[in-house]
Formats: sequence, structure tokens, C-alpha cells
Amino acid sequence: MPENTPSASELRPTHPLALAPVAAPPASVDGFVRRFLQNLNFDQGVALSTSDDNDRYLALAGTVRDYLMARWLDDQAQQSRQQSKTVCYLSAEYLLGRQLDNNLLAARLTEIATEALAQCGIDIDDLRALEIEPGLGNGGLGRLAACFIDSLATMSIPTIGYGIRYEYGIFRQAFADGQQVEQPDAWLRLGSPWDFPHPEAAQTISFGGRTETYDDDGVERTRWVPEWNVLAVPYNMMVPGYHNGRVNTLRLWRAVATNAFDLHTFNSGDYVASVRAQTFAENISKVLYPEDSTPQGKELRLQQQYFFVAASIADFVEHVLPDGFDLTKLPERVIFQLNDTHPVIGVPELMRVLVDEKGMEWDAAWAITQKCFAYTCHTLLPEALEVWSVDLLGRLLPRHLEIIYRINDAFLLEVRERFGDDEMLIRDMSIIGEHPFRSVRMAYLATVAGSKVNGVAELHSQLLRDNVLKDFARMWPEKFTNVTNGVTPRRFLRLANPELSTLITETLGAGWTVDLERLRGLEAYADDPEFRERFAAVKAANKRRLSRVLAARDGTTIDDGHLLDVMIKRLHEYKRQTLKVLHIVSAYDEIVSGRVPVEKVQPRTFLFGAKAAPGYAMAKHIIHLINAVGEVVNADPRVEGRLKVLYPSNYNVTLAESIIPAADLSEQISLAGKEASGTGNMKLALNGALTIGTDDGANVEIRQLVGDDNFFLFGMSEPEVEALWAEGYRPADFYHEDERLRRAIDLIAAGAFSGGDRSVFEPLISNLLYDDRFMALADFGSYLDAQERVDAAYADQDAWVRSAILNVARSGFFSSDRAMRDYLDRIWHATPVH
Ligand code: 26W
Repeated sequence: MPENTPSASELRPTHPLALAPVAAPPASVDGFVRRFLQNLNFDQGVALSTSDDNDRYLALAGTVRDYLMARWLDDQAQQSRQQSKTVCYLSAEYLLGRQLDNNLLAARLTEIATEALAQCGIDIDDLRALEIEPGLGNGGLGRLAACFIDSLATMSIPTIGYGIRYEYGIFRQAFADGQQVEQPDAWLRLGSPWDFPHPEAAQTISFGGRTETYDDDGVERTRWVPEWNVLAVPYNMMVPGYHNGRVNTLRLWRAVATNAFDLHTFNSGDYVASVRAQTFAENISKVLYPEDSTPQGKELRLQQQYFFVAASIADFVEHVLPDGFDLTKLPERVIFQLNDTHPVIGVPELMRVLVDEKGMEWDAAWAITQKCFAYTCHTLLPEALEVWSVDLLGRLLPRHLEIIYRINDAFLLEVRERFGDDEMLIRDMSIIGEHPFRSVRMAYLATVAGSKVNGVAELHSQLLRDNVLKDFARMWPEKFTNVTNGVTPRRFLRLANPELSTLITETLGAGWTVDLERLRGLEAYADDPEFRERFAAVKAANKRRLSRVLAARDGTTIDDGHLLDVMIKRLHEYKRQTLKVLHIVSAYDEIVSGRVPVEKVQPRTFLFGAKAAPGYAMAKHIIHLINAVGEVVNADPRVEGRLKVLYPSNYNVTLAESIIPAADLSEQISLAGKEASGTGNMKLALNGALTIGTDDGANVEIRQLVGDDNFFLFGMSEPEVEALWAEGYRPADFYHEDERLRRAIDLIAAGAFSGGDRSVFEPLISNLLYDDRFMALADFGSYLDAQERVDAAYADQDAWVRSAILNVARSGFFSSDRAMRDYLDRIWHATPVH
């Protein structure tokens, strides 16, 4: 460098504009138009007259971004200056839904933008419809993470959401002959206006290799000599709070090959091999695993988990904390919340950073680590608890495996001190399982390391303490707590249901959006005929709106006067979509066999939304059956106008936002003791659907709050389920004893929905009759009785609407704002920074 050229750090800005903080464009229609046109011209490179809708959508998104930018930059700068604690939410999934509407709402720009675009001759709804939602999650767990970061921003809590920027999110579902086919979700295809790459803040993440010990001034230390590495490039997304001017960050990592990767590892001079090597590295963030609940033990998935967690920890320690930060004070500045076991490899990673890299003593590092993590469990299914084979983990992360062994040794010593040399107990509690293969039990590691362990509904937390983690709960009762899930009222009421929102605001004022308990005020109107009428009119309008959405995408409709009965959730045996189908088949059979006069039947539209994991054969049979039943029922003139089955493909957040406000009946029919919480149940109740449900997950709390009169309870309780197992469950007994059940099953088995082919649904039928792990047959009778109560209740529209209003009024507890307050009080101990 020539002598007189100043280095970058010596250049100091002198221009006044360079010294001023970033300013948002003026919050006026003119200001918006100007900025929009600028973005169209300078970012998209088109004139208004030559732009297509996608250009316009991108320019609109860019404009909304510009308005939020000043606050975002400010909040990011503040993050390292402030002394307060940051919540680092570690989640492999964020099921965000569309961004445009939410960000317009948060920034109070909805009206301005609508008018500004109208003045440019553009209908904003046309652009809204173009946005492809980032489907970076499977279901409840991913959507919960999205609700939580929305609430944390709205409550001004310093938060960074950390995750993975999958190039392909959850697959697109299509149906061919009633069967699911999966298509790749290329959500980035048309550009991604909501995220900002920061290659300068990339982290190098290592894998493989070996460990070695060395002498460090008389102290023996260990270091990891990895074999290959990959760059983690952060992409930042804005997480605006609602009307509070705060913008938090969601930082999603993308895997990019390093040069070192092909030079060192595939050191060959073979160009083709080195490009192939790049592809190998970049595969890490290529695709979201579409499995929910059954972990596959796939190496790439462990790579994903370590990749994003290691990058996040390094990012926080190196970039967010100020230089020279005293790491013994780490617990005062951060809590890493583990969203299920997927990020648990972060525990040995933080130990490695503190001990191997920062030279800390083991015990000191462990004390810090235990304060910095907390663990949320989202399941009760034993097969859903992640384990990694020692083989695989040791090959991919040899140093981490050593650390896990050492954590386990110390832990088992503690167990012996507490409970004596009970070898059975030691084997049961060990972080290392021996059968069917040597493996690391990630839930146990999380429980040992975490400052707190929580379930996601009262019943779930109780069952964790009593069953899944009972020995740990005995050892550390104070570690265990509950935080019942919640959902964001901004997206799932204010945005999804604008007409009900207007009615509520006119009745109670606007405060409910951030203080959902205020909905209680609606109780006083449940008996007010005028309010009821308006409420009913909103529901009817929402049904018509949904009908238009379905007509446009599938050519199907919902008829006026139909009870809309919805079951929207991942397809899983424990959730019992089969029970729902048996009900439909039975209702159909009752009419066509003349046992019930058709004119006595309450018209109903059954609506399903569900994706099955691509490798889950039984779930795919169930999808096929739903579609097959729908095809027959919808074509049969004998039930026309009475029964209809709709199964729009590719259920996602966007479709949920149309379905939920229209629903009358919410199906929450899992076998008691299997659904950790559920969150769709909350969204539906909040939008005035009545629940038909078992005493499972958060249904228990919904029923307690809305009252037995406004909830259709059926089925065995969890203790009754246990008792039936203990006594020996024989599903065929129920088949023989219940005529309605027998007729429904026989109809399917006889090929009534498969063109006479008895083989098509044979696997499903024999599974029900001879296995039925989730006891659909045992609960069938009780379910049908409850459905009869539903029909009777719906016939009295006045009473039904009253119940629906009470459901809304009493659902305030299920705001994710409340859930965040509970996490803050019971687990995080962080405070707002305004
Ligand atoms: C492939 C491994 C795997 C295992 C479990 C992937 C994803 C999971 C998740 C834990 C599945 C999930 O979404 N669980 C749901 O979490 C919601 C939020 O707490 C709860 O409301 C649901 O009851 C629970 O099923």
C-alpha cells in the first residue's frame, strides 16, 4: 500500500449526512409513493409502466423494509452497548408465514401503503398474494418459535432468534389420485426481500478429524484438529414489534463452502472434485428435514444442528458481546433457549469454547454453561426423543463426544452420591444409552445441562415429571416447570380476522392486541342480541371469504348454512385423523343406508389440512383414505347439500390464516397423553370455533377456561388410557361391540371408497383392528356421541354463537405474550429494554 494512502480505519467521515443517524422515509402517502418508485427504479431496475407484479412486490417489500430500517440499526447497535440480558432462541425451525402484511401492521403502514399503491394504479392485494411464505418449519414447534419472537419484539425484550436459512423449506404438497406427492419448495426463486446477507460476519464451522492433548505451560489441554470446515453466513431478518418501534433480529445461517475446504480437504488440483466438495459443504443448509416427531439419525441432520448452533454461539460471543467481555459473567448477558433437543449439541460446544478456546477450568465452565441454557421439551412420544449414535457423533464431532462423556461421568457420580449404587438407575439415567446401540440421549443431556426444563402445557409438564424424565425430576424437582404455549394475536386474530378485530376494537377499544386478557370484556356481550348478530355475520363473511379462496385455488366451495368442521395439523397417527374419517364414513353410512333421514342431518363441511412426512407410510395411507372418502361423498347425490369433504393440498400458514377465522368446530382429538400442547387449538378457540376434543395437551386448559358448556369433551382421560393398556387393549373388541363402528370399518374394508378394491386400505384397516396404537376404536363411541351433541348445539344458533363469543372472550390466556412473560419470570429473568 502506498505510504500516503490512509487505511480504511483512518478514514473518518466528515460529510454531515454520514454522521447523521439513518432516517425513515416520511410516514405519509407521498413519502411512501416516492420511496416505492425509487425502489422500483433503482433496486428492481424497471419503470412503473414496464414493471410486472413481482417487481412491484419486491419494491413494496423494500419500501416497508426502509421504514423499519432506522429502528433496526438502532436496536442492533444497542444490543452490544446494553448491559441487559439477551434471549437467544435456538431453533432449527421458524415457520414464519408471509412477512409483508405483518410488517406493514407492525409499522402502522397498512393504510398508507394501500393508498400509496392505489395512487400508483396498483391493488395491494394483488401483490400480497405473490409472497411465497418462508416455510422453514414442519408444524407446531416451528410456528411456536415464530410466535415467540413476535411477542418478544412486541414486549421490547432484547432477543436474537437463531436458526437455519434452508434453501428449500417444507415441501409443497400436491395430490395425485388422492395420494400425496412432494415437490421442492423453492421459496427463494423470486428473490428474498426480507433478509440481508452478511458475509463479513461469517463464521467458520468445523467438522470431523481428531483431538489431541498438548502442554500449555504445565497444564494439559485438549484441542480439536478438525478435518473439514464450512462457512456459516448469517442472513438477518427483521422482527418488528407491534406498534412499539422495536425491531429485533432473526439470524438464519446459510452454509457456504470455504476455500480452505477444497484446498485442504480435497487437496488434489482436481477442479471437478473441488466443485463437488463445495456442493457437499453447501448441502448443510439445503433442505429442511420434513420429519416431525420421528428423528431419522441422519448425519446431515446432525451437521445442520451443529452448524447453526456453533455459528450462533460464536456469533454471540464474538460479535454481540463487547470486545474483552469477561466470560465468567456470561449468564448475566445471555440465555440460550433450546427449542426441543435439536440445538442441544450447543451444550458441549459452549464447553469446548470456554475450556479449549478460552482456557477456562472445567468446573468454572460447567457452572457457566448450566446457567446459560434452558430446555423446552415438545413431545411425549418416546420415539420422538432424539438420540445420536456414539459412532456418528464421534466421527463428526470427536471433541464434543469427549466432552459429553465427561459431563456424563460427573453427572453419574452425582447420581451415585444422591441415590447410592443403584446400577439400574444409573443405566436408566445415563446420558449414554446402550440399547439398541450406544447413543447419546439428547433430552437427558439437555436436562442435565439446563437451568430449567419445561413442558408446553400443564398436563404435558406433569407427564414429563411423572414419566419421561421422572428420575431427573426426583433429583432436581426445582428444575422442572411448565410454560403453556401461546400464539400471537397479531397474526392470528388482528391480521387473519380483520372483521372480528374491528368488531372487538369497536366494542372494547384497541388495547387487546397487546393485552389479550382484555377480551374478557366480551363476556358482557355474549347475551347481547345485537352483538351476537354482528359476531355471527363476521363468521359467515369469513366462511364466504374462505370459500372464495378455495374456489380460486381448487374450484371447491363451502355452502351457506354448513357447519364448518376443521382438522388442520400435521398428519400423524397420534393426532387421529383416522377417527375423524371414521366419523365421516359413519355419518355418510347413516344417510345412505336410510338409518337417518337426510333432512334431519345438520349440513357439514369437513375440512382437512395436513402434510405427512414423506417416509411415513401409514400417514400417507390416511391421506389417501381422506381423499377417497371425499371423492365418494362429494359425488353422491344422496348426501348432496348435507355432507362435504374438503382437503385442500399444501396446508401452510397462509392457508391457515384463511381457514381459522371461518371455522365453527375445532377438532383436537389426539389420544390423551400424546399431544404435548397443540397451538392450532388455541388459534381456533381465539377465533370463535368451539372445540371437540380429548383431555390432552392444552385442550385441558382451554376447557377449564372456556367452560364445559362451551367445549365438547370426549374420550378417555390419560389415566384411563394407561389403565386400558395395562388391562390389555384389543381393538377388535370395540369393532364387534359397536355397530356404527363396525359398519364404518366394513364399508372401507369392502372397497366402498376404492372402486371395490379391498386391498387399497387393507394395511390401514388391519392396523386399526389388530394394533391401533392410538386407540381410535376405543374412543370412537364417545366421539360419535360428542358429535351428536355438536349437531344439537349447532341447531340452536343463538346458543352456539353465545358459546363462540365466550370462547373468544376467554382465550386471552393463550397469547404468546403471556407465554413470554412466563418464560421471563420462571426461566430467563430478562427484562425489557426500551
Ligand atoms: C425429526 C425430529 C423432530 C422431532 C420432533 C422434529 C420435530 C419435532 C417437533 C418437536 C414436533 C413438533 O412440532 N411438536 C409440537 O410442538 C408444539 C409446540 O410446542 C406442540 O404444540 C405440539 O403438541 C407438538 O406436537
